[in-house]
Amino acid sequence: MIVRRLAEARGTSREIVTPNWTSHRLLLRDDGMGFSMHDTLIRAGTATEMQYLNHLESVYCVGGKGEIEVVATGERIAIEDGTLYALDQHDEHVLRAETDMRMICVFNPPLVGPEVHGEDGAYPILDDAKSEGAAS
Ligand code: 9YT
Repeated sequence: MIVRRLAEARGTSREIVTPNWTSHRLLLRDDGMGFSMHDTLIRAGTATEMQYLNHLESVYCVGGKGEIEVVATGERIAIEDGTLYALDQHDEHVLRAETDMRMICVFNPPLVGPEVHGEDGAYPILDDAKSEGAAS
């Protein structure tokens, strides 16, 4: 059994900090679960454009308020504590945080560790040789 605690991830390589969000990567590919799982803080007032071309992501909001805009349709969906969304179509989207939002994020295939969004809004598929230096 694997046991992880958020406090133990802080300040380590499992903590990825960007201007819009901080992601604590509690489970990663090397853990062998077939998915990665993150505890992610989205900062209040930010808007983040994303499209996970190489991954499926599901996100469960456990704190805060915001909205997700589906780029293809213009639909805007309110996100609050208790809302889950699953990007089953690799949906291009914009996530806007009205307050700080705490999100539990699951990725398939699992992230390796250091991934951040490329210019296309996606995370790269990292192989072992590249896992030291992700796109920025
Ligand atoms: C909700 C979302 O996609 N935020 C960006 C960060 C990402 N989920 C991560 O790597 O934890």
